[in-house]
Amino acid sequence: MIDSKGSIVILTGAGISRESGLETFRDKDGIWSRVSVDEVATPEAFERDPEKVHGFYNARRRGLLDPAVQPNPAHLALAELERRWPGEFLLVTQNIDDLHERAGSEKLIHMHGELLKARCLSCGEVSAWREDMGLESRCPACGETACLRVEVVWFGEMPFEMEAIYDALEACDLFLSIGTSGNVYPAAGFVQAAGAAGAWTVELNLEPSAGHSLFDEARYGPASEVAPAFVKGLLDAI
Ligand code: BV8
Repeated sequence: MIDSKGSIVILTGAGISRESGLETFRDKDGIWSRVSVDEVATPEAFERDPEKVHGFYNARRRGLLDPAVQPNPAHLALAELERRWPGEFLLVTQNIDDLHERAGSEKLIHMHGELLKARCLSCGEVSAWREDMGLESRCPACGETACLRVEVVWFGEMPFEMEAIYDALEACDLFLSIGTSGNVYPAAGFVQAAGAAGAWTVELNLEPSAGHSLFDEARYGPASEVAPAFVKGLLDAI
């Protein structure tokens, strides 16, 4: 399937963090079953009601900072693969949590941004941010208030580092998608870009995603089981 000089690109979604205790979006009890995207995850929503949007992300930030929320075996397996894989490696996550970093991943792109960062709309500075955010929050760089937003990509905004991601997809030999429903673009189209460039494409998920038929191979089950098993197979074959 891939020799040890090959390059690997991995895409993860909310499903990889589910067993760490974080909610997904489109499962039946997911985030979008309680609140609508248009109310909290678009630039227009922030313009219309910034405190509502701040409240939505403050609740998720507090949830992420709960000591009970820790990287699970799937996050740890990807960090081990990065450390031990002889070829090129890139992990692209749609997730805004920091569980991949906490598991040890370094070659990592947060294409939808990071919950624990704030961007100042006055001076442009991006700062680490771990407490609640509101109109009274002060930018650590310029001291202004009523100017901070969470550093995440809302619907209608361009995801981060897309050029680097497509460069990696077009050069990869193995594309692995883990824990994503394949509903959100452009991430949901990565499997096609990788496949068109000749990569072997694999989906690891709890159940078939919207794009399951686009993959060469699929294994279904909880990420904390299927991801470590798949990584073991790759590392045993080096
Ligand atoms: C953009 C960040 C353009 C903040 C998020 C075609 C092309 C391009 C764009 C579009 C297009 N069609 C439509 C669009 C617009 C839109 C879009 O895709 N809409 C969809 C809904 C149709 N896309 C955009 O707006 C994107 N921007 O295209 O910009 C542009 C061009 C020029 C100039 C400017 C702009 C921006 C998209 C990013 C939006 N931000 N979130 C936040 O997190 O609040 S998206 C949101 O969905 C999250 O980031 C999330 O990561 C992402 C994807 O969701 P998943 O991770 O897949 O989670 P989900 O719940 O859906 O699925 C979980 C899966 O896990 C399930 O399959 C489940 O079975 C599985 N699972 C559950 N438990 C487990 C498990 N698997 C394993 N183990 C388990 N235990």
